Amino acid sequence: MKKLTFLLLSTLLTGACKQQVEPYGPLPTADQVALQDMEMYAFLHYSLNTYTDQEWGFGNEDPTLFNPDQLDARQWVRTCKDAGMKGIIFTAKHHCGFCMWPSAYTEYSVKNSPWKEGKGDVVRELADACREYGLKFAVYLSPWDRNHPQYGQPEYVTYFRNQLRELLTNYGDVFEVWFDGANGGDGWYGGANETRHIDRLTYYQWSETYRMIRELQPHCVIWNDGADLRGDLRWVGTEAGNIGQVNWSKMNSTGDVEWSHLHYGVEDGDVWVPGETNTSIRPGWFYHSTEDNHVKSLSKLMDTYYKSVGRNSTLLLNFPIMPNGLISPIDSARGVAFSHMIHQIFDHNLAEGIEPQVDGDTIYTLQWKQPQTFNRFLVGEDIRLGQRVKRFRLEALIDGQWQPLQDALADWGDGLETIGRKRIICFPEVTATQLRLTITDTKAVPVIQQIGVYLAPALTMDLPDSGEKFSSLLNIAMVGSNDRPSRSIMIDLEKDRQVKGIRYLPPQEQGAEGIITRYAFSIMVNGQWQKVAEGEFSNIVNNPIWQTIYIPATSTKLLRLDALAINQGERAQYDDIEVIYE
Ligand code: FUL
Repeated sequence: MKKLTFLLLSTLLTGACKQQVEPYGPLPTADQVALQDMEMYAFLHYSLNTYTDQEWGFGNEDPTLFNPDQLDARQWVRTCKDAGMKGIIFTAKHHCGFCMWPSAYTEYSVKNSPWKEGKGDVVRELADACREYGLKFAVYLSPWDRNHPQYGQPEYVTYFRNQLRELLTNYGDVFEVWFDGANGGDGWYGGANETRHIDRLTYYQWSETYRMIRELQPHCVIWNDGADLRGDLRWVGTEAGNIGQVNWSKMNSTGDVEWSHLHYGVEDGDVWVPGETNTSIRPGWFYHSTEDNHVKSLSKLMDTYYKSVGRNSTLLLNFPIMPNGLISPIDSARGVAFSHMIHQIFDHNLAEGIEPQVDGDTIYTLQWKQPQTFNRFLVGEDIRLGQRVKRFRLEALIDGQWQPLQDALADWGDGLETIGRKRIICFPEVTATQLRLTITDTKAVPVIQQIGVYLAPALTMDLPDSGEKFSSLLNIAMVGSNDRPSRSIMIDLEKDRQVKGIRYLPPQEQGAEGIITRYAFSIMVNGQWQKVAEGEFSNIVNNPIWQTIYIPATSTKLLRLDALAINQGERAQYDDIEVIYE
């Protein structure tokens, strides 16, 4: 049995000496490692859509609509920084083609808007503010352009590259370029008003564009989901805010890209392409005042964090800009609460100062003198040597018995597959004297770089207007159901509480399956399930907002929400669940 000194983040924990460990498989570049180390960065969506209340502009929207009276890029950057974001990716041009900087190559830009009498440059203001506050700066440049008359012809590709060159040469360092894959077809196209199809793999001739990017911004990483050439980062196949519980940072360099490759990576892929989980703090990417009540809850944001950063991915979180030119105070307060919660949980590592025992490179045991209470486990590989661990087991010594711990957020099984740069496992609170990580399947000798053990506090806060408390699903035990696993959601509060109701947020994705349309709500009283409510969530499919079921206050520890009817699919799905109690 070997004993190693445990120095979090600075010393490899592996039993094997670092010098002896051979790299395995494809490896990240230094710029990919730097990007992954950022963990969280922001998207800002802002364009003419902000003024037309749309998500996609057609390309003929009037540039004079762009007239914010309070535009303050420094407010955006401060907000993002306070929300824990390390950089910002800005929609310099969205699909409508309107340029947020005075491009020399088109009249369809801020220079023909009344804002600052056409002398303004939003990209410049943001790049400067990022520098001032120490955040990194990046651009989103939509390849699809519904304004440009030559879209679909080779001339447009030259135009696109000219614009990219402007962005990569005039605004300082750019950490990432984001090339949206949407190529919807119809558009204004200089008045042609028609549908144009391009071959998204060949039309843009990405190899030439990549060459230009590497030359102009050698440290910039490329995000691209529509190219024949792999970028440095991949889309994760959904905008809902989660990557697969299995997540390899690898892809095949050639051949078709299937959805599963995006969501789970490719175990034996030959090129390093980590996943970047992009999602918005609101349902839409652009600002709509009607969504002011639908800003994601703190528990939903924490769920997103665990299912992105905690699953070996980065998180790209969008904040829309309002028509007045500011980020909404609602979004900003939520972002700050999110960052505080991450710090509150992860600033106190119960494993700090504990020397783990390492057996045969694969078993890591932490032992405390006094029993410790915790509900989060963090582990990370040194990805500079490749991604190696395929499967692991987690156990806690509770009252002298080793008990398995499972990932409470797993979509299937115990959820203990793949580690990568950072993996966080959430489970109901346990009190234990030892914790054991056993790597059961690995591609090469594991190189574990960090281990952490934490206690996340219950997310308890006041419900607006009512003074009632609620506890989020993420901080109470969630256990799979017994008899009808796919149609019941069971919640274990761990101790009796005076429960007054439950709130259900259905999946938010367009066309989502698993929306509960008819429900039964039961609670356990004296060892018996008692149905306390049954009914319909009216219009939930068209308007998937929070649904609240109130019951007379009853003391209980176990609750169950049964789906009596689902819009589509077999399994009941949720985006968030909260329990209301006194
Ligand atoms: C999508 C776009 O179509 C949306 O408008 C948004 O920009 C999102 C980040 O990517 O594909």
